[in-house]
Amino acid sequence: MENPLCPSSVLSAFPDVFLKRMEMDLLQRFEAYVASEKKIEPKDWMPDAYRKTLIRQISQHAHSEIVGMLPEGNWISRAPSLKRKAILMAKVQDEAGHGLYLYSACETLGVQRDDTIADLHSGKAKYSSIFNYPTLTWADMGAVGWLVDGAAIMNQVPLCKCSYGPYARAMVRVCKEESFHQRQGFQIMMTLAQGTEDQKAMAQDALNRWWWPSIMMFGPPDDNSPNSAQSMAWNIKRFSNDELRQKFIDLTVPQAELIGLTIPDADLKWNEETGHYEHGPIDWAEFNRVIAGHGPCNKERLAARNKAWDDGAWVREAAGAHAEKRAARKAASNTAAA
Ligand code: BYC
Repeated sequence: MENPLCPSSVLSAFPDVFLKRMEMDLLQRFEAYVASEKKIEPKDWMPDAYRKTLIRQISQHAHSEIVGMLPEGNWISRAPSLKRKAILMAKVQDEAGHGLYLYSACETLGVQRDDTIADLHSGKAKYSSIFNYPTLTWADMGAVGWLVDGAAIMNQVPLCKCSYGPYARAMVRVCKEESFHQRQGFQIMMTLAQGTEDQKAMAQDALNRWWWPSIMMFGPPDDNSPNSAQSMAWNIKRFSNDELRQKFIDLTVPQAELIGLTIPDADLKWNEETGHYEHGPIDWAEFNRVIAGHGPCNKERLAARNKAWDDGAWVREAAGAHAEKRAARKAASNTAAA
């Protein structure tokens, strides 16, 4: 993508050696600026690779929010009470809002929202692995809120300090809402865990199925994470995948104990010396299968998104026609006033 502040028509007027030197200078100034914890804004100069990494991460993040509405939306009509239904509906709407802030933040980097969405629909773009698992019982709504939103907060709070201004600012509001989501999920789990034997078993079964996929959400281990080193050097990522995964485990295990549920990891143990929990091996083959499109629900999720897009064509058309009409009316009244 062409850098808007240095179009190629301008650059071609300079000799190569001079351009290389100029680019090196800009890069050094950019790196010093980022290292001093200042925010990069859309019109600032940035290396192409920084722009590409942000477009990749922010668009995938936006897709995750939108695809993430599907497994929970599935339970709105089956929530056990009017109160639970209203809460779940509000949460799913929040996720739509998160997707919209993130698509907007992504557009500030010079991409078109429709192109980004087309990449999701064609299967070219990734979205979080976690949303390729099915939500089988009401307890899954508790487990998703508690674990999935809990993992999301752990990952996203540091992103509020990310070096790209529009992404960092979008994350502030997202994190406030995620924190409500996490609590409502934990509260569902707590209620079930204090209920009948069947309800407690349902909560334990949901924890058993969501635990490992949730800790995979943080991404591959650090020694197999190709993007981490550069993203950390640019202050996009502030903690590594393994560091965040460990923080999540340390925080969540005592919460499970508090409500009398058991983390499904026979190797899990507290290490007094390190002050952290040690966990058993993660099935990275499963993670790789899921992100390659072969998880339990990948096909279903993409089909649902494509259908929603096609079914919504008339809404986009009507909104476009309405906007054109308003613009024409405004232009006519400006001409009349002049
Ligand atoms: N799933 O080098 P790495 C939510 C990919 S939504 C799928 O470590 P990076 C919610 C990765 O993209 C929360 N793919 O990458 C919504 C890369 O492939 P590409 C979503 C994954 O970017 C509704 C490759 O593996 N949160 O909370 O440095 C309801 C190598 O990885 C995953 C975000 O999106 C995965 N789990 O680090 C409820 C947070 N992990 O792109 C809740 C923003 C890795 O090179 N994103 N990959 O083809 C990030 O913080 C980072 O992108 C990641 C990965 C930590 C996820």
